[in-house]
Amino acid sequence: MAYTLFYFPGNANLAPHIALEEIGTPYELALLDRGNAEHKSAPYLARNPTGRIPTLLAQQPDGNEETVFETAAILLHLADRHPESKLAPAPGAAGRGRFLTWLFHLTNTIQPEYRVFYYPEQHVTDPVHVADAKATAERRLCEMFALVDRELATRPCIAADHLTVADFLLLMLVRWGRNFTHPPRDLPHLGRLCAELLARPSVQRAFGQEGLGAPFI
Ligand SMILES: N[C@@H](CCC(=O)N[C@@H](CS)C(=O)NCC(=O)O)C(=O)O
Repeated sequence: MAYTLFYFPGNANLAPHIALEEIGTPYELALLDRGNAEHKSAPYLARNPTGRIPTLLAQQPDGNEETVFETAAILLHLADRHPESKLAPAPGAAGRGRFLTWLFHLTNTIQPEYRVFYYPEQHVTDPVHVADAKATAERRLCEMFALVDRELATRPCIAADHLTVADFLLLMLVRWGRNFTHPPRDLPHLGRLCAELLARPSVQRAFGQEGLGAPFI
C-alpha cells in the first residue's frame, strides 16, 4: 500500500510521518509551500477543504486513491490498515476503548488549544487581547500536560501498555511546547516517554527528513 503525505516541517504531519516510518510501508512526502500559501490553493483545497496540514493520499486495494485528513484520523487509519505493526488495539479488542479515549483526548482537547497559542489573533476580536489569549493557552496547556504526566505514572505509554500511534501524537504536541516557560518535556513521566520515543530510529528518520534539528522537544 503506497501513501503520499502532504507536509510542512514540524507541522501536524510529524505524527503521521513517524507512524509511516514505524510501519515501514512505502510512502512519499509532498512538501507544501506555506510561504506561498499552497495549503490554501485550489488543488490542495480540492483534497482537504479545511486548508490545513496534513493530508494523506492512501492507495486502495482496487488501485483508487483515498484522501484522509485530520491528524488523528490519519493515525488511526494507518494503525488499522497495518495491524501487524501493533500501533493500536484492534476494534473490539481489549484496550481499544482506552486507546481511543487518549487518542481523542490528545486531538480534541490538547491539539486545539495549540491553535489558540499559535494563532491567537484568530481567537480575539480586539488585537489588544492577543498576548493574553496566548498566555492563557500556554497556562491551560501546562495543566493538560500535567494531567497526561499523572496518567503516564501508571503505565509506560499514553494509550496502552505498549507503543501506539497516540504516543507519536503526544510527542508532536510536547515538541510544540518546547519554548514554554515550563516546557512539557520537563515533566518526569512525559520526559521519560519522549526520551524513549526520540531514541527510536523511526522517529529520528522522520525528524531528519523534515529537517528538524535540536532542540527536538
Ligand atoms: N485538526 C487539524 C489541525 C491541523 C492544523 O492546525 N495544521 C496547521 C499546521 S500544524 C495548519 O494547517 N496551519 C495553517 C492554517 O491553519 O492555515 C488536524 O489535526 O489535522
